[in-house]
Amino acid sequence: MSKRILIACLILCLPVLLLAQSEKPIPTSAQLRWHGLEFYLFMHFGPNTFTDKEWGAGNEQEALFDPVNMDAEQWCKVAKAAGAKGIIITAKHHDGFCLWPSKYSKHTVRESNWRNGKGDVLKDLSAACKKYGLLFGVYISPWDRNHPDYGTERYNDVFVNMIKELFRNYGPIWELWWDGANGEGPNGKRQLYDWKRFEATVRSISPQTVVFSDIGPDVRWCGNESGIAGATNWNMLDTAGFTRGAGGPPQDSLNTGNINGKNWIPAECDVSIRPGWFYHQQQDSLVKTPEELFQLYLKSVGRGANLLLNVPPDRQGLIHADDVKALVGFARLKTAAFQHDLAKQGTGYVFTRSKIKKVQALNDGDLKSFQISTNEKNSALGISFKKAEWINCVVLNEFIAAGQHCKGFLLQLKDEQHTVLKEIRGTTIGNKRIICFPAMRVADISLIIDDQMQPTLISEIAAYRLKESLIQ
Ligand code: FUL
Repeated sequence: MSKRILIACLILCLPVLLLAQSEKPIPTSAQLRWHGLEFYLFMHFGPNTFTDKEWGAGNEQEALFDPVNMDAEQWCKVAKAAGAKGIIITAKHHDGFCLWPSKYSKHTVRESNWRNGKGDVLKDLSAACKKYGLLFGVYISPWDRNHPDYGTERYNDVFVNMIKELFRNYGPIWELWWDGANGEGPNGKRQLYDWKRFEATVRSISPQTVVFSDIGPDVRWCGNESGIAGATNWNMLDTAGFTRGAGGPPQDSLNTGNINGKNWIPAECDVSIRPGWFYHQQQDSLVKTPEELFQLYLKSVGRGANLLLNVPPDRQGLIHADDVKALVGFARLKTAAFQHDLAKQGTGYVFTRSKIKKVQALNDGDLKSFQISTNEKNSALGISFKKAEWINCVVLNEFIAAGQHCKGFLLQLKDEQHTVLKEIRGTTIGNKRIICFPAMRVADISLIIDDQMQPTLISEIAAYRLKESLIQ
C-alpha cells in the first residue's frame, strides 16, 4: 500500500476509531434523536384546571372535568406554529384522574360527564399529533392520591397495567415523563415503587421511548423548574446510590451533570409559560412574553439542553389566546434570529502547527460532518470572512454522537487587521452552544479548545446578527 493510500485510509477511519476508542458514555440512537428535537410542549390538564389548584387531593368529583370545546387539533396547530416538535400531556397527575378511560381506575374521563363519558383525551391528542407530524409523549405520575390500592403492592400492578394501556393503545410514545413527587395516598400510606418493573415494562413494549426522571435512564431533570440549564452542562450523570424523587442527585449536580459521569443522561429544562403548571384564569396577564421565552431558549437549548415548555389548556379545552400570541411571537423571533447564518459566506479553516488549512465541514450546515480539534498547542478552528461582518451571536455544535469532549474553550473575534476585538471563555459545548455579545464587525471567528477530554469534534460554527434587544 502506498504511503498516500495509507494516510487516506487513516483519515477516513479516524472518526470510527475515535468512536470505538471512547471509554466515555455516548448517546443511544433514541437519545440522539431526542437531542435533535430541542423544543417541545408540556400540557398540564385535568381536574386542577377546573378547581384552580396545582395539586388536587384526589377526591375531586369526576363531573368537574368538562372541557366542553376541547380540540386537540387546536393544541397541535399551536404547537406547530410555535415550532415545537411534540407534546407531552399529563395522562395522570398526582390527583390520580386518568385522561383516558383506564380499566384500572374508577377516577377517569369515563366517570365524568364530558362527552357523556365517552371522551378520551389521549385518543384525541395522539391522533392529532400523528395528523400534524408531532411526537406524542406522556407524563404519568406514580404518586396517586386517589387510587384505593395506593400504598400496597397491588398498586405496582395497577401502575404497570396503566403503562401497558398507554403504550399499547396510544403509541408510539416518544417520551415518558416520571415525576419525582411521592407523597401519601388516600389511606395515608406511601408507596414503595417497583421502578425496575416499571422500566422493564416500558422497555419491553417500546424500546425507543426515552424515559425522563431525576436519574433518567434516558433524560434527566435540569434541577430547577425555571427552564435554565447550567452554564456548564455535561450530558453525563452518575446515578449510583441515587433514587428518583427525594433520593435524587443534588439539584446542582442535575443542573451541570457530572464531568466524569458514567451514564449519558442529558438535561431537559421544564418550565411553564405561566406561573402555574395548570391553567388559572387569574394568570392570563402573567403569560411570559416572546422575548422572555427567547431568553429561556438561549439558557436551555443554547446550553445544550432541551426545552420543555408547559402551555396548559384552559377550561374550554383550548390553548388560551394569550398563550397562542406569546408562542407565535416567540417562533417569529427565533426564526428571524437564526435565519441567515453569516458563517456560510466565510471560509472554514483549521489552524495547526502554524499552518492554515481550508475545511468545509464547519460551515456546510450539515451537523453530521465535523472537524476535529486536536490537542496541538496554539491550534484553532474558525471561520474567516473576506469582508468583515456585523455579528452578535456565535452558535457552536459538538458532534456528540462520539461523546462530549470539550471542557474549556476560548472564542476570539478579530477584525481585518487580526486585532482581537473580544475574547469569550466557555466550558462545555455539547449539542448546541449559543454565545451572544454586543454587535461588532468581525473578520475572523476563532475557536480555541484548550481543555478537552479527547479531541473535540465540532460540526458547525455559525454566526448571526440578532435584533439588538435580544442581546442581554
Ligand atoms: C412537579 C409536580 O409536582 C408539578 O405539579 C408539575 O407536574 C411539575 C412538572 O413536576 O414535580
